[in-house]
Amino acid sequence: MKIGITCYPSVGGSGILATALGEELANRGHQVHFISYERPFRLPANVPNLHFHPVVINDYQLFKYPDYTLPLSVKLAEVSRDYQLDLLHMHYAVPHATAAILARDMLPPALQPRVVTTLHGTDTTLLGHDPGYRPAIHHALQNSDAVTTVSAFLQAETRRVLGFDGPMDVIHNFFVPKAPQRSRAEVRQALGLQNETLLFHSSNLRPLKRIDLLLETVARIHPRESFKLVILAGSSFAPFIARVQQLGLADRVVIFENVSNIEEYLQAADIGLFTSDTESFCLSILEAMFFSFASVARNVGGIPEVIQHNETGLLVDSAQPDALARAVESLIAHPVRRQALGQLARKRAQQFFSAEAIVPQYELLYQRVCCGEKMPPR
Ligand code: GMT
Repeated sequence: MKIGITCYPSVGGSGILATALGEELANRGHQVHFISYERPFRLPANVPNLHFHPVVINDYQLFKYPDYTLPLSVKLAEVSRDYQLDLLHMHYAVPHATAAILARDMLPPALQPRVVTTLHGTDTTLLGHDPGYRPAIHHALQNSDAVTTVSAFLQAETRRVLGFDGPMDVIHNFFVPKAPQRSRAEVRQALGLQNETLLFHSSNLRPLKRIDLLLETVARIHPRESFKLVILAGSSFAPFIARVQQLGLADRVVIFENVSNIEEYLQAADIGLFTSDTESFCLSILEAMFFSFASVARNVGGIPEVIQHNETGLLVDSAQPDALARAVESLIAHPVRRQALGQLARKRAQQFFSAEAIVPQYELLYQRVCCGEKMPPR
């Protein structure tokens, strides 16, 4: 098939997932066209069947705010027409799905691609509450040929928050680990580790990730010398440095910003720690599972669809730093149990959240929408 994909190209779970999906589809012989304002940061160059089309944004003086939606829709229409795309797969509703609907409407019927929209999280859980966005998101979903969500939690939230009652498929996220360049021992040595347990956190540091709670939690872990925390930050960590120092964590926390070789740190880590107030899925937990280590996370959103408490990780009901710290301490103190959880986590990841398990679900969906069948009501 000929597939157009639009996603946020910067560091972020939805862009990472969309990029991995495009790569997997190209490997399976589909022709894939990424259309965005920037090349997605994990998109490999020189791969057969994989193309990138930049959207040029003009900053006309007349406009107080530069517009992306219209140039994106024009580029989507152009690429659809020039390459005779079968479908456009939009990741994150705003403004991508809206732009795709407009692009489709600009084309004559014979050239109109199908539109598939995948909701990732805050397009429902945050923007869905905003009266300035809600009707546009609802309209985009209503006019998509198929809508998917990355968890059952997000599907239910989309019904509740947006009042969308059309068909929606749940297709969970997947991850394809790349081979690290350095060994676990080399990375641990470079991090200055002796016998400490290495805690791992990666996120874009947005307020809902609760970096304040992450730092409070690790500040309460005893004994202090038992761990180090590596944070892979998808944006500047500068706003949190003062807090790291106030909490006396300067020698316990190692920060890397905008890392592309995440696998090196994943293979060096022992326990994941995630403190978000909500997550529709939490791709970072899945990445940890593929590297055989268990995570401690809050029991929120779609996280229980990824981790099963006491089997493949630990879910904590409370948002209290002490409760989270006790859970982490229990894993630091019991390496055998920790490793057993990690092994089960990897098994679960491979079984349910691998490319082999997930990509065919998208391919089936594409076939369904391109054959013109209406989706059965669920
Ligand atoms: O919706 C967002 O907050 C952005 C998005 C992203 O681009 O990182 O994150 C969401 O999509 C990821 C990929 O599907 C999920 O793993 C994240 O859980 C989800 N974030 C939230 O729900 C807060």
